[in-house]
Parts: sequence; structure tokens; C-alpha cells
Amino acid sequence: MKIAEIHIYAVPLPVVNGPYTMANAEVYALDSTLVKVVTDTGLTGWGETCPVGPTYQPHHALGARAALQQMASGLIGKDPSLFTQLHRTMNSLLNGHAYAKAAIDIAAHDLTGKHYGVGVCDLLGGAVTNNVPSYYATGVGQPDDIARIAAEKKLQGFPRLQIKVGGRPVDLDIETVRKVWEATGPDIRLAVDANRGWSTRDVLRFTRECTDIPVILEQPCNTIDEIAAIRSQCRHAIYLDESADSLNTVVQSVSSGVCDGFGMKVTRIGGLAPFKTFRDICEARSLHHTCDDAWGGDIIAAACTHMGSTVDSRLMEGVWIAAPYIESHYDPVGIHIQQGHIQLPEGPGLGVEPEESLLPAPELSVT
Ligand code: 0XW
Ligand code: MG
Repeated sequence: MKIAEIHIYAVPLPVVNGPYTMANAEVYALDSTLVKVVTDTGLTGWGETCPVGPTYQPHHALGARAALQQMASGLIGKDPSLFTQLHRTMNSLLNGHAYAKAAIDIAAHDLTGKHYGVGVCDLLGGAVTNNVPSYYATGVGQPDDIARIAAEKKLQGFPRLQIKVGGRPVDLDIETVRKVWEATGPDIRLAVDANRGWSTRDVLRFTRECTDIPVILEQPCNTIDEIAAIRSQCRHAIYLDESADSLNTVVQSVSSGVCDGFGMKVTRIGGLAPFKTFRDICEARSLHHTCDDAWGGDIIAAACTHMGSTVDSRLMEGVWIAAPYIESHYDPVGIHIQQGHIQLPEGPGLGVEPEESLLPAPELSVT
């Protein structure tokens, strides 16, 4: 099986009841990139990458398409089922830009699953569940509003909730987390995500004043060095998200002990093949992690759900998908959250197939 065609699409994803607000970003609509990869055997596989605006991570929607354009002709004739070789080829064509390479990696997994007649989860080692736990992420908001949303989401069956903080006085963040805790109690796991928006001073205040509230702190500060500086004074577990930008950083962070887990994104780490390595590193050291992406439609949601289905349940923090914030689905059924869980799509491949009439014409086609 060889890659015969690559088509690149720009697909707008408006945010329902936007903006979605984080410490360093306010987004009203996202610019997603879809890739369709066709093989000489007549199979079609789909991939996607969708940065959540230009300030969340050093990822950029137009950069993704430029990177894909840079690599596309060099990928024609390659076997998409040989994942390691495919990544080496991509690395020989372009240095970095893992989030763009991830779109090709996801399409390669979709194609390989279809080729062998199996689901992507089987290529990743096998699902431990087909009812994959998700979690809900609030935006940054007023304490009473966020506490009300938290209580609603607990009732809807979410096993975990992520409260966004940062980008404002930490007093308001402390009040928000306390009200959420009062509204939900211990039957839902809580994460507090500052998206790099707290200073070390803010973390120290939070951890001193909220010792009684069992939350994990996700990416509190901008850099790993800042987190390392206050780690020993911190009473809460710390997860890295945005800073865990490569397998190399993950290995370093795990061995230095700077974190207790990760909020990990499929596209940031470069796709499903590197995510599988990440998952296995975490399992070797009993570290908890999510299986998310920053944003994206049904293809990303399916990729995250397949990956999430394979994670040892004791370490599984949940699969976050953007579906609650997206109005329309380009797959006729779409990936949805029910009772805080996502049904694993049935294969072969990813188990989602974009309705091409809903997509704009490709921006670039290489054959
Ligand atoms: C909650 N998320 C998974 C979605 C937004 O893109 C941010 C992200 C996070 O955890 O930082
Ligand atoms: Mg995060």
C-alpha cells in the first residue's frame, strides 16, 4: 500500500456560545486543517490538526497547512502502514512542526486500520473499554457561574472536571475553585488549569490557601523551570500540559520528577505513534494522563477516543473533545459525549468518515 494522493482542507469550526476563554486566549472560531490521504489500493484515510488559536501553544493554523504542503510531495509513494518509517520520512522533509505531522500520522492510522480491517485502537495495543471516560473543561469565569456549571456537569455524569483559571487576580481563582468544590464535593475529580497563566507567587498562594481542596494543578506556570522552583512547596499534584511538547521533554520531566502526570495532546506530541510511546512511558512510571487535543472536529475526537480507550484505567484521566463547543459535525453521526463518556467508534480505521459535500474544496492537492 502506497500513498498516491494528499488533499489538504481548511475547515472553519465556530465555537458555540463563544468565546471560549482561557488565561492566554479567547477564541470565537477555530481554523481546522483536514487531510485526506488516498492510497494506490483505493483506500481513503483522514487526519486533522486544529490549534486552539495562535496563543495557546506555538502552533498556528496557517503554519500547519504550510508544513503539510512542504512535506506532501515527499510522502507520495510511501507506505502509510509503516508508522516509524513514515515519521522518519516526515522528519527528513521538515524539522519540527509535530502538530502538522500529526495529521498525516492520524490519516496513516485510519488507512492502516482500514487495510487490515481493524479499529485504530487495535493498532495501538487494544481497547480496555468501549465507553471511554471524558471530562468537561469550563472557560475562565465568575465563581458562581463556574460553580453552577460544575454542579450541572457532575449531574450529567462527567467523572472529571477541569476548571480554567489564570489571567486575572488569583483571589478570584481561589474563590472559583472553592465554590466549585462546595458545589460538587468529592464524587468528581477536579483539575485546575491555569494554562501557563499563574506566577510562582500565585501557585504558592493557591496551594497554601486551598490545602483542603483535592485538585491537581495543570500547567500552572509558563515554564518547567518555574514549576520546578516551587514544586517542593506545593501541596497539590502537578501535571504538565503545554510544556510537555515532545517525547524528549516528557522523558526529562518524568526522570526529574517535576510532575505527577500530564494533560497530553495527540497533535502536540506528533500523532498517535508518538502518543503510544508517551502512554507507555507513563505506564512504566504510574503517571496519570489525559488523551486530548487542543481542539478539532470528529476526526481528532475519534483519534483521541481510540487512544484513550487503550490507556490502563487506573492511569486514565479522560478524553477531552471539543464536541460540546461545536455545532455541526462533518461526520454524519459525529462523536458525542453521553453521561460523561464517549462511545468508541466502530472501525475499521477511525470509524468516522467526513461527508465530503460538507467540506470546502481542498486548498491543495498533491498526486
Ligand atoms: C481543555 N483543553 C483540553 C481544551 C483547550 O484547548 C485547552 C485544553 C487544556 O487542557 O489546556
Ligand atoms: Mg491544559
